[in-house]
Amino acid sequence: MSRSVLLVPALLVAACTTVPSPTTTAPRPVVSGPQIIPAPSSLTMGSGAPFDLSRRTTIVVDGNNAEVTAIAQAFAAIVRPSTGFALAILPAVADTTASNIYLRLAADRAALGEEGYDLAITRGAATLVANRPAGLFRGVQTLRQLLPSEVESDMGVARAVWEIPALSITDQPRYAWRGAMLDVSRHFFTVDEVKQFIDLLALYKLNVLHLGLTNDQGWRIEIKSRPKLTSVGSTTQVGGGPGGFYTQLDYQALVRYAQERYITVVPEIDMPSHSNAALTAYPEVSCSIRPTQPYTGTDVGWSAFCVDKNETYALIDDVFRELSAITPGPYIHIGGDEVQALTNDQYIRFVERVKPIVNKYGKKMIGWEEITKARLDASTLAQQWKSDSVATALQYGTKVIMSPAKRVYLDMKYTPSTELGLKWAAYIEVRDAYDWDPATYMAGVNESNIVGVEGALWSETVRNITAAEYLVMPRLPAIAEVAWTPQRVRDWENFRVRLSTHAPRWNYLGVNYYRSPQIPW
Ligand code: TNX
Repeated sequence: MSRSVLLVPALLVAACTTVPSPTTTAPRPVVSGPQIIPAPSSLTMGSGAPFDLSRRTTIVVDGNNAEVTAIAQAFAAIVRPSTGFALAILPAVADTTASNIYLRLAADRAALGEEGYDLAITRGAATLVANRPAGLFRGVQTLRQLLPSEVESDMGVARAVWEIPALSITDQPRYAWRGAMLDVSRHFFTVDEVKQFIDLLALYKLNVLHLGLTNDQGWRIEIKSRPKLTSVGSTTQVGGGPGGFYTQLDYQALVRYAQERYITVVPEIDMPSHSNAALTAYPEVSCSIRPTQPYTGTDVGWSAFCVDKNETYALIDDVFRELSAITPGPYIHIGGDEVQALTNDQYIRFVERVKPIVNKYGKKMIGWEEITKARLDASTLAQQWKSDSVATALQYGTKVIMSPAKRVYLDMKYTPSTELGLKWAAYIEVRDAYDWDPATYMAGVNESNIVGVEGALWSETVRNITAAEYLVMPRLPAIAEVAWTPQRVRDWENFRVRLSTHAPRWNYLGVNYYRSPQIPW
């Protein structure tokens, strides 16, 4: 016998009791049942005995597939330090009387798509089935969130039982593109910091890391044929700090780390504006006769590549050739935003000359919404951020990434009194980031035009990963649910209570976060 729950708030917020909270007298709602973020598309509670993770548990990799084994290892690496259990990974079960975990790729489950999965939890087995490895990886994040928060601890935890209630889940994402952008130009982030950022994406089933690698303040990626881009262009940042850059090996290590979590890295080289660092390194791509200086301020739109010089396209060709060779993902982002130093005609000419260079190296082009002034095509993605101008590109079959600044700009302040961040677009509390529907946000752009949703962390005020976490958490899980969970399943009241139960996980993980008064922590 099982009880069907379509994550309807009234059912999930089942036991709404009042527990005194240490800091406020407001009632603290309690959710019983699974606290998964993003909420799965369908979940049915079972009535049998719970799964009991124990020292006798085996992780069974069906078919002995190497990629699935790697996913099992990643799961075991999370669970072993806290539980102290060995969690052997084997092709067949060792102890049939234990609660065992089964990971299986099933070619006949095509309906689950690239990232969907089925998870069935009973006393004897936690069985995860997917059509593709990425689906198993996403399902493992669900399994992880179903275990007690202490599972995130990297020291041994004295807990008598590690149970998961009987249930079954069938889950797949609403959107194929669920991203977060990190601007490593305004302030530089080390490889280890970016890995910490990727870890948060993985926990919440995001699948795109958009890296803003260049801007006026710094060029952050080694281009071997153009050494001055980094030797000259990387040496500062906003406020005048030392800056920095990734060698191609560093970048490839980041790409691999993301790949292991089924996350695609999308590199952005911002042009024709936001290009002062490149102009300083190679003055021949500037129209100015005066030498360009390194820039440590925060104004935008004033710099530009010289759009009618061949030298400009020779440099761009070198950059995209090398970047394409170290980027396995299908996309290169050309920026294209906030150009004040060029006429409309110059801008359009530039974009239409750069696009074939991107395509020549086997990549598809993405640009911020301004690129829709140019003639595009169905392979191109336009990233909406401030207006409804992307609607004009739908005629070419161009698809849209939704990043409305008022909802998902992670660099906006939460409130007038919170630390860090800008405020030009809006104050964005957790509810603002959560409570909107991408399909109805913009007139003329509907569900079929949208590939997905991406939050953006511009780093003018963000100096390190601790600051980044403060702005990202807990808005990133909110955006992850916007992008993953069907609209009919989403509900703010339910989300905010679920979100509150994730704070102990962040504490174990050492992740900083904003204690929003909207969340019943
Ligand atoms: C606008 S959004 C920008 C960035 C800034 C950001 C600050 C966009 C495409 N461009 O250059 O960093 O605002 O919020």
